[in-house]
Amino acid sequence: MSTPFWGPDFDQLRAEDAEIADVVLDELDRLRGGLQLIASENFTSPAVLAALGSTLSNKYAEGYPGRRYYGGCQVVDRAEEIGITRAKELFGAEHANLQPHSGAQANFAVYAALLVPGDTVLAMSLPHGGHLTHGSRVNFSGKWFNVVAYGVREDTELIDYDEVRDLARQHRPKMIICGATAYPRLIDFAAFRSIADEVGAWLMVDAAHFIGLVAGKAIPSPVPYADVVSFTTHKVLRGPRGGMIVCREELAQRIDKAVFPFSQGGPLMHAVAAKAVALREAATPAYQDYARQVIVNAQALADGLAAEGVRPVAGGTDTHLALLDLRDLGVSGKDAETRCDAARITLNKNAIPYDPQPPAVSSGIRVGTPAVTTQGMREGEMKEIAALIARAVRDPGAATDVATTVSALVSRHPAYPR
Ligand code: DSN
Repeated sequence: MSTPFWGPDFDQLRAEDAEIADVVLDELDRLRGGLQLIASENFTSPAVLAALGSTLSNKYAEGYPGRRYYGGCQVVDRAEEIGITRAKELFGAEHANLQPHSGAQANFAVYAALLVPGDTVLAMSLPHGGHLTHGSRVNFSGKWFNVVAYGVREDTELIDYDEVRDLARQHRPKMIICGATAYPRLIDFAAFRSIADEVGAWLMVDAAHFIGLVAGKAIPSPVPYADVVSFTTHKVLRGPRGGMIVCREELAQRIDKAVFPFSQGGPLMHAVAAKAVALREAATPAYQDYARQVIVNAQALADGLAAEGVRPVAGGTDTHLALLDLRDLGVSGKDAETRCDAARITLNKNAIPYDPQPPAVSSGIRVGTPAVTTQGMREGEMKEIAALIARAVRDPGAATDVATTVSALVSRHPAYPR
């Protein structure tokens, strides 16, 4: 076996390309120097990064293991086979495809596998927490498909399953999508299955946000209920940036063909290998502890913010994220995001259900705990963070003070310890 001659080597990068080396190191400093509360981000392990930075990036491998359009794929085949086996075991799925380059690509492939343009789809509206690929007019899904949207009730801010059933009966969709980017509560997959069965629709679960919690057995799995589950691998799951699809065996060929050759060319074999590494990590008891703590932390953060007078949408969270309504503070989501950024707290503005503001302004922020939990923070730190967010949002003049406290906090729990 040959000795690896290359690994992620900042000195080598700096010697050859100082400009990009500076970008890489500055980004590492930014990650380490502040609080990362974007609900869809996390810190991958050094092992995942090593697979990503490997020579597997060089290999063209169009096709699937054992059925490639290029020679020399016998080694990378092993990475994909291992990854597929791990995904099937971890999620109890009959089939897995690790090739989607992203969550949007995974979703595109599901549409391509199950529908033809013009078909009707029932999905959660983006302003109520859905996703661009669930029917936004500026996305392929809204342009090429007839998408009917369901939302949350104004009084409870929870999915209205009666509305979903009524809309399904009225519009007879060919596919129903559940899954969201800003819905803090659990989704009732059994209810969606029963609605889909009643109208003869496929059930697609876009589990991108919460699949890591499923992997860690911290919340119920959609796999037994869905025809297809799509997701990203870089959120709570803590893998490389990318997508994945699991489905029932009878849909395996349709899904595989929709990914390649219909919508993608050569897979990113370094990313496929890194997904396999992340799946192995996610199958450990340590990861299960992590997934549980992510939720406990999100609940502590939401409670802490509520105690600071910031209202958690839907009354709190069962997952890794909380959505906060800032209207009582008289600050927009946009201004809150800017003020927090100045205090080294990274989070995003977010529309809240029935938001009177346009999306670029919005009345809310979304916070998530995947990254800070990876750093080893727990409920006590969440209380501190809630107070820091509230102070930064209320008082732009406090940014420097808050940033100093943030620096002290993250230095006790370093990301990528030296
Ligand atoms: N952009 C992701 C998020 O932040 O939720 C979803 O794709």
